[in-house]
Formats: sequence, structure tokens, C-alpha cells
Amino acid sequence: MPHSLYAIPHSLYSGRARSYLIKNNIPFEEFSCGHESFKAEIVPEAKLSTIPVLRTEEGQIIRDGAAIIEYFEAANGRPCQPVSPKQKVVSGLFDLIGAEGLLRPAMHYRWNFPEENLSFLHYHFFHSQRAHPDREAKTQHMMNKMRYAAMVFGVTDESRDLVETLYMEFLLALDKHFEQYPYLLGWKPCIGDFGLLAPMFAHLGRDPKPLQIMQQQAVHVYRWVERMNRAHQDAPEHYNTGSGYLADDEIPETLLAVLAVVAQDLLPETKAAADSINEWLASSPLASGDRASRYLGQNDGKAKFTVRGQMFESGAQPYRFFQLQLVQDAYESCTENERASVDAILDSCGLQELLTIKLGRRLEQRDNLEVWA
Ligand SMILES: N[C@@H](CCC(=O)N[C@@H](CS)C(=O)NCC(=O)O)C(=O)O
Repeated sequence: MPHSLYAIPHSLYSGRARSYLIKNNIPFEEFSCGHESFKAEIVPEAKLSTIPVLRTEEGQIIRDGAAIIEYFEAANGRPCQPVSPKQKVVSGLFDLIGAEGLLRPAMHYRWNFPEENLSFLHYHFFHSQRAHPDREAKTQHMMNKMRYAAMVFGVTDESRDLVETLYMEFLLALDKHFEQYPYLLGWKPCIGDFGLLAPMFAHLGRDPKPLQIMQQQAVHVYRWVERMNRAHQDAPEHYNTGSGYLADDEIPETLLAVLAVVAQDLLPETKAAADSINEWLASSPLASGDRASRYLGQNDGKAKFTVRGQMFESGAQPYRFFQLQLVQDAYESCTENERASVDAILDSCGLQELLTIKLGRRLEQRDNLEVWA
């Protein structure tokens, strides 16, 4: 049996793992979470009923997109991990941005344009439910749950204009980058490309409303999304292509421009989420191995922060800090000189402080769950 990937086309985090398997020529079969085997065989070992989940050829069950990628990276000599310091840190940053930093536009452009998106979404949600008499009711329940999640991440009537403005600034900056190079760090995808693909494929590069925006206003980003789902390099429009990451630890200016846009909400939101979770940690006795649930923190788990005068309240999720820890670990493993070179680029795009924001406890993944160390 080849590897089995439990995933669905419209799932944000599934796109990250699927692309990694495709790009690394790892044979797999894809099964819906509506498949009978998901509930019966997968969830008991996955512990949570989220997707993606991988069942390896040997029968090991791995829940979580980052963990699936890490499984193959560790086994195969880290083919998608840049080794030079700036590129390693920037790759990790884009992984974090994809996993956590674009949830507001992803949810907004999916759920707040029913005229354009609803029948498309219904098809996908319906076909990810088991064939069961309650299938339609379950479909509606799941769609309502996800619609509500858009609000959890801070999209409201007051904030939606700014959510759109920030997304368009990000999209146009990213478009300029992909006009120059087919991948974030040059000629092949890194861990950051896979992370970033999560919101940019299933939601922002596939649902009818945001897909149209991407095709009409950011064709280079659209091509990258397409390219990330094809095994070969798929960059015929780039003449004189190279084959690896850019030489000399180069981070193109176009990528720093993208990070400068992202910094505007990523940094204040991460600080606010850390404050909220740290206050909660201070009053919560925890043993090593206790589960870190999805939303945690003070004030009902909310991170409160302001961008361009607009107040946002969003769910404070420990997962953000699991990803951030990886970036901080990469930075801390550098020599002093290497750290100085990383400091210089992060300073130039307003992200330097991100390296110092920490939770009071480290997070780990154990037995398919995020737990406190
Ligand atoms: N940290 C997990 C998150 C997975 C996740 O939240 N997946 C969504 C679909 S994109 C899901 O299964 N949601 C269902 C639920 O939360 O009940 C990962 O990166 O794989």
C-alpha cells in the first residue's frame, strides 16, 4: 500500500502536505475525511479529527501538516530545508505566515461572498461528509462552524475593509516576487513555500471570489499556486532557470517587501496572543505532556491588537508559537555573525521583535497532539 493522505481539496492545511508529497515525488493515495476508514481507523490514533492525516506505508498515523512534512524531511536528509542562516529563518517565517498569519483573509474571502462562493463550498463540504442520512444536516453544521471561525480570527463588519486592504498589499507584493523567481527562495520550493501554500491554495487560490482576484491581479502568484501542485519545476516563463536556492544566502528585496507588509498584523497579533496565553499559563498549573488546546488565553482566549487604528480581536492559538519556536530555534542555532545577518534583514522589514516573543512554556508535538513541554 502506498502512503494514504486523508485530506480534501478545500482544506487549508491539507494543501501544505499534499504539495510536499507531490513536489518530492512521494507516491500517495488521497482519501476524504468522509471515507469510512477515517472515523473508524484514523481518528482513534490521530487523536483529533483534523486533516491532513497521513497513514504511512508501514501503517504509522501522523496528524498535522507540519508533522507529516517533518516525517519525510527527517528521513530524507532535509531536501526542502535551506541550510544557510537567513534563508533558513525566512523559510520558517513563511511557514508560520502560511499556517497562522493569513487566516483572516482566507476566511473572509471564503465566507463573506456567498453569492460567488456558496454553491462551490456546499459541493465540497457535502462531499467531505460520510454518506449518511444526516449528511445534509452535518454539512450545514460544518459550514456554520467554519463561517463562525472567520469571526474568531477577527473579521467583522468594521474590520473587513482593512482585511481586504492588507491582503491586496500582500498579494501585489508577492506577485512582484514571483515575477522574478518561481519559488520563495529561488528555483525550488522550501518549507516556507509549503506553509504559504496552505491559505493561498485551498481558500485564496481556489474559491471562486478570491481566485478571480488572484487570476486578474496577481497572475504570478496564481502560477506559483499551480506550480506548487505539480511535480516538476513548472517554470517555463522564467528563462535561464537555476536549480536550487539562491546563492550566497540571498534574500531577494522582493521577498523582504512581502515580509514588511505581513509584519503589520503578524507582529502585533503575535505579541497580543503571547500576552494572552502567558497570562493564562501563569494561572494554570500544567504538567509536562498536558495538551495545548486550540484556543487558549485570557479574556476568552482573545488576542486584542490594533492595526492602522483598527481594533482586532482574534483567537490566541498555541499552534502559532509552536511554529514560531522553530524559527527562533533556527536563529538561536546560528553563530553570532550569522545572527547579525539575520537581524539586519528582519530589522529592515519590521520583524526583528518576532524572535523575542516567547511563551512561558515550550510546546512539543507528542503522539499527534501539541502538548506543553
Ligand atoms: N495543526 C493542524 C490543523 C489542521 C486543521 O485545523 N485542519 C482543518 C481543516 S483545514 C480541520 O480539520 N478542521 C476541522 C475541525 O477543526 O474540526 C495542521 O496543520 O494540520
